[in-house]
This record gives sequence, C-alpha cells and structure tokens, in this order.
Amino acid sequence: MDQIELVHSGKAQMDAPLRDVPVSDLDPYSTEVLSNPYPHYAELRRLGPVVWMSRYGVYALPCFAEVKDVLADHATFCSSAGAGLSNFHTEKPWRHPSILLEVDPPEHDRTRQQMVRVLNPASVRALRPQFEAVAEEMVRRFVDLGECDAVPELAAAYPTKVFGDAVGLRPDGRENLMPYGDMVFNGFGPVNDRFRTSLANAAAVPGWISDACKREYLTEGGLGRNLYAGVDKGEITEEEAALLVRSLLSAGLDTTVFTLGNAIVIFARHPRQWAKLRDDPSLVRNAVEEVLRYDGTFHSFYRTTTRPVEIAGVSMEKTQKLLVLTASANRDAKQWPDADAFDITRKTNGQLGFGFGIHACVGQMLARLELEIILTKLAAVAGSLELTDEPEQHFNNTVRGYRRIPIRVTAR
Ligand code: OVV
Repeated sequence: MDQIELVHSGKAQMDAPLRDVPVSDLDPYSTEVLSNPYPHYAELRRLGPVVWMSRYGVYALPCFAEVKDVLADHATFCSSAGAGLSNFHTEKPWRHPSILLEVDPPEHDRTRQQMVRVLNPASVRALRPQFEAVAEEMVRRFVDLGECDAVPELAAAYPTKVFGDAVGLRPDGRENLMPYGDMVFNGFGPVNDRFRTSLANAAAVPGWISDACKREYLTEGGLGRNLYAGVDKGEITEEEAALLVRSLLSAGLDTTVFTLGNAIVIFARHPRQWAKLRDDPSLVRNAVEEVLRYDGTFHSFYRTTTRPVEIAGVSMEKTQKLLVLTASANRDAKQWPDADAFDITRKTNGQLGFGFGIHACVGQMLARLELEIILTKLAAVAGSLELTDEPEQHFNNTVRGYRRIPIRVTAR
C-alpha cells in the first residue's frame, strides 16, 4: 500500500529498492513514444521481460510469454485495484470503477455472465444481416467519393451507426461516445495533460453517457435494454445494469473505430497485402487478426500484485502495479517470426489485441464482425488504397488510432 502512494508522484527514490533489474526512464505516454511506440517496445524487450519504469514506479512487461502468464493468473495479478496506473485502493478513481473490467472473481464472474447473456455467438450472429446492409451502402459511397477522409466517411461512421443501433441508442447524441472513450482510455494512463484535456474539453459528456445507460433511454431489443432483463430476474440491480451498459459504451466504440482506421492505413501502406486480400477474400478473418497483432488499438493496461511474487527472476512486493504491454508482446520476435512484418497469411493464433484470460474482450466477436464485414466489402468494391497525405494520429494514453486519414480509393 505505502509503496503505491508514490506511484503517481514520480519520486526518484522509487528505484531505490531495486537491484539487478533493468531500468528504463521511458515515458510510454509521451507524444514522441505514442507517435511510434514500436522501436521503444523493442528496446524494452531487449532490456528484459521485466523492466522497472522509473518515471511511474511500475514494472513493464514487454514480452509475450510474461504478458500471457500474468494475464492467465488473475488471482496473483488482480484487476480490482484498477486496470490503469492509478491504484483504486489508495487513490480516488475519476469515475465509478467498471464492474466488469475492474473487479476480480467472484464479482467479475457474475457481471461477465450478465454481459455474455446479451453478447454471445448467437446474438452476434443475429446482427450480421443488418451490419452487412449498412456496410454495403457505406462502402459503396466511400469508394464513389474517390478522395476523402476515411475517418468520418467510414472508420467512425460505420461503428457509430451499427454498434449504436445494436446497443439500442437513439440516433441523436452519439457524438458523445468518442469523447467519452477518449476520457476512459486516457484514464488508464497517468494524470497527464492529455487526460486532463480530454476531461476538460467534454464536460457535458459523462452526464450524457449516464443518461444513455438508463433503461428508459434504451431501445427495446437492443443489447443495452437486454442487460436490464437481469434486473427483472433479480440477478443484478438497476444500477449494475446501467454500469454494464456503460461498459459497452466505454469499450465498444472508439476501439472499433480506431481499429478500422488502422486497418485502412496499414493496407494503404502494404499494397501487396491489400492485393492478396482482394485476390483471396477468404483471408479476411486472418487479416483482421494480423491488423490487431501488427498495429492493434489497445496498447497497454495494468494489473496489480496481490502477494509478493517473482516474474522472470524479478521479485516484487504485494500491491505493485504492472504495465502489461500487449502491443509489444504482439511484436515479440520470440513468439512471432519476422514480427515487424505485416503478413495476412501468417499464423496469428494467440495475438493479444483482445487481451487474454478472464478479462479478455467480451465484445471481440462483435468487433471482429464489424472489421470482417467492412474489409470484405472494401476488398470487393475498391481497387487501390492510396494515402494522399500523412494520416493524423489521435493521441491517447492507451489506444492508438487516427483522427484523419486522407485517402484516394479507386473502384475495382
Ligand atoms: C476493456 C474496457 C475498456 C474500457 C472500459 C471498460 C472496459 C469498462 O468496462 O468500462
């Protein structure tokens, strides 16, 4: 506990208890690192599987094996102290903690079960016809435009429409969702200017979100309203149902928006891979996994030790925050041959873009469906994808994506 008090204060003596552990003063949240984190991840992996991050008083895990081991052991490496840098046992969370992400078993199993009741293979399968119909029209329009910004025209427009409809949100007000996601994902990092600005610039957003989570706001038959069936069965409270809807709204939109944008940029930069996908659309599912491995959206989160423990020979105390670098693990050459190459035909099994273990993305089937449908339609309708200018990154402490993607698309 007392060690964690120091975590946010960045005191220099935090490296005092350490011996024989590689140390890095890298700031993973600096604009420079976020611009292109991969060389920095490579340097962390070179230092070792456990690296003391002296600025934040946390151990970083940049390698595949240790990331997977830690995520597999939720009893030793818990989520209830928060999935971000802040320790909920010693610092006041900026919002009510997620009752899905930021809890441990047995509480977690109960809420996860409620989420799976509404979000499961059958319910996701049922969404496909509607998702395809919207994609058909949107992708055709996008290709007809010839030259445009792919973010508003496709990457942001598609999930906002289909995911918003699936949850059962009203059409108006959906512009609040991306700024909210921005706060949530910045909130997993330090209280830096980036986080403060995302809160300050959108003061009305959390209020809109909390209204949108209420039973009476949500359309009958949508995922959100379906969560309230658990209340009627006496399995959760009305407040818990609202918080589960909030989880959908927090984690479900900007992640898919950014991943779609990332996919478009990656394929524009790898025309041979794009040609391969157009020639063989059966590669689309693996292409989605490779996008998530190669330049995925969710880059990192935290776990907290529940007891003294050793990882790869490094001993640590109880209540130690661990920076779990899934995006670095996805580039670890010990796991992935030619890890820095984007190859939609490679074996992608085990990529960690959706996490791993009991907290692995509960919406991953829905995300995959959106990505698969858009890439399939695009491969059928579009010829070449060509960036007409450098895409502009959207900087966030935890998720990686673009806010502008100037592109020229030819028809097939
Ligand atoms: C995985 C994730 C990201 C952001 C928010 C949440 C979950 C949540 O449950 O609120």
